[in-house]
Amino acid sequence: MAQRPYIVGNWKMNGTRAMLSEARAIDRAAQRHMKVEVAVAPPFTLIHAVHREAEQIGVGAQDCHPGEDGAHTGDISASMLADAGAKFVILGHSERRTAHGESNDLVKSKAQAALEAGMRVIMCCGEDEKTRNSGKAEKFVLDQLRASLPEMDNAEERLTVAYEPIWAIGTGNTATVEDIEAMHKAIRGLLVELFGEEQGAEVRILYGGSVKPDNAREILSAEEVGGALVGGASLTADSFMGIALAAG
Ligand code: G2H
Repeated sequence: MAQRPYIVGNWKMNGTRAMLSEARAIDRAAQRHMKVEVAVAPPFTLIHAVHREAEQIGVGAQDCHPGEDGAHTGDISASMLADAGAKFVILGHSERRTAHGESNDLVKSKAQAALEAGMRVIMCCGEDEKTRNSGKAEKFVLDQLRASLPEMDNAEERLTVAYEPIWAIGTGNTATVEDIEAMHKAIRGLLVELFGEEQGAEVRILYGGSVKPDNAREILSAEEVGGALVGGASLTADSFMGIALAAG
């Protein structure tokens, strides 16, 4: 059975307690649009507070440490996030792969830790502009995903993939619908190979990269697009729910 469209706000390093009013507004609106699954990933400092406010929306994190506990100054484990109310964690985002030098191996071990802590994983992938222009984007993305995804049961419930071409993130550029469909179909093929016909076909593949209320309908109606990972446009309830409304 096809899953509901999934619209996830990645607040990145934005938000103080003043943002809780936006979270409440998102939650109220989500209660009126149950055809769409809505979630937000606030910074660590707001996860528990948003979790307490949220009746309908899912709350997640933007990173986790691969270890369980111990001497890791400044880090947060998956089980701590689950304890704070996080139900999922975004991993492998290009901003972490680039700014924090996260390798596929590290991303994979973080994903393992998140799954063990009972959380779902949103696994990001995407190529840079040079790779896109060289014609090797598809191979790059599939190799990256293959190396970043751990083995798991019930992948359709525990895994979401987000395709985010780096050249489209926060730039206002979006990939064409044809490019998105081609990449999402290639990712679908890999998911079926890794998790089998039934589960691989049900894992949602989100698109991310400058998704806004005015381009959301076109992107979300593309084949194999199961939702969106939204950065800048998720920071106000109006624009974020404008995207969610376009989804269903
Ligand atoms: C891509 C996306 C959300 P934005 O990073 O992960 O951000 O919508 O601002 O391009």
